[in-house]
Amino acid sequence: MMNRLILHLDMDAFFAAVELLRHPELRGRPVIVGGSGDPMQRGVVSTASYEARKFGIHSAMPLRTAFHLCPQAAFLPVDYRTYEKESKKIKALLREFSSRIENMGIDEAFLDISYRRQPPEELARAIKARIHKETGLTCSIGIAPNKLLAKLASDMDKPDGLTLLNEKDVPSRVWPLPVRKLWGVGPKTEERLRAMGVTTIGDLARLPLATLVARLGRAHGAWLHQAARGIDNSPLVTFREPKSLSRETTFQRDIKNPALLVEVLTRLVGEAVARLKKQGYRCRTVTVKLRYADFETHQHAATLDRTTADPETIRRTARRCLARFPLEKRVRLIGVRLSGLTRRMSDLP
Ligand code: TTP
Ligand code: MG
Repeated sequence: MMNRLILHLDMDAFFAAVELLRHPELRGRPVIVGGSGDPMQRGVVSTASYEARKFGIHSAMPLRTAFHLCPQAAFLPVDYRTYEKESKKIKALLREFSSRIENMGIDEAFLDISYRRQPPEELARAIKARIHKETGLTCSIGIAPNKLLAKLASDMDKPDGLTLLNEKDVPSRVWPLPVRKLWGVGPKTEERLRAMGVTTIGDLARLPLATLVARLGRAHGAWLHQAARGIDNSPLVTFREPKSLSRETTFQRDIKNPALLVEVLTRLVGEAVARLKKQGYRCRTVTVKLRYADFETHQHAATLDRTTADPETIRRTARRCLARFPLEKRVRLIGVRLSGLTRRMSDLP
């Protein structure tokens, strides 16, 4: 495998940082985002500003506990919509720097920057500057030959960090870390490893493969054995947004019957809309294509005022397109294409 260069980016105290954009008066104070924002009610901390973390407050802690540790903190309710909007803005900015991008959670992403000529550190600074200029937010970046090490690296110098990590740095910089930091080590595995005398990643690296496989199963054991050495060949899981979605069919025999064309078109539209909805999209443009017996192909399109996933609207629009074809020749193929696709967070399947 060729040498890769993977960049991992993770926003700093994300929900709290976004809240500070609209509550600048709270800057410098401990800020805790969680539940309804009332620490007397049930709920947990989603995140805390770095000022609040000094009091021992962290994600998933009950709000009441956080209140006891730091009663003077500002408690704010969770407002996902706003964070998602900010998240989308950031992801769009990242796409300017690499089209090979894997979206992780709401505030993190991997970028494959192997093919960029620019020195990685310079590129990382450019990304940080661009995000800060457009959103006012800071992030931490890790750069390494694989996802595993890049993710570890982005966490090493938070907030506003930039860390380059190489395979040769693994013994000195990765082995001292608690094993929990390793991808694939959740609370359960951590507990099992602790029972085996493992607390750091270095401890893990000293265990023979056979021992890990015997205790944790073949796949997980093998992963941990490699991960402890900083080895990870997993590719980025990129997802390219489709530009359009289409269905078409060729008739067994060329036809000229308009009622049959409408019937088949209706079925194709039904299938296309089902896929559209399944993937959480809406469309704006409907195109109908006919190929005649002599292979001449024509299409007619209609663009709606706004995007929709409503089957009836799309069906009606498709029929309107079909009505625009002069049907004096036999038809061998009919198809429909939905384009101008958009996806809202609230439409996600
Ligand atoms: P993280 O990136 O884990 O945390 P963070 O961005 O707040 O802080 P850091 O600087 O350490 O990266 O998670 C991103 C957001 O996800 C976080 O702002 C709030 C939300 N979140 C929860 O709602 N519950 C949780 O338990 C965690 C860990 C995060
Ligand atoms: Mg974060």
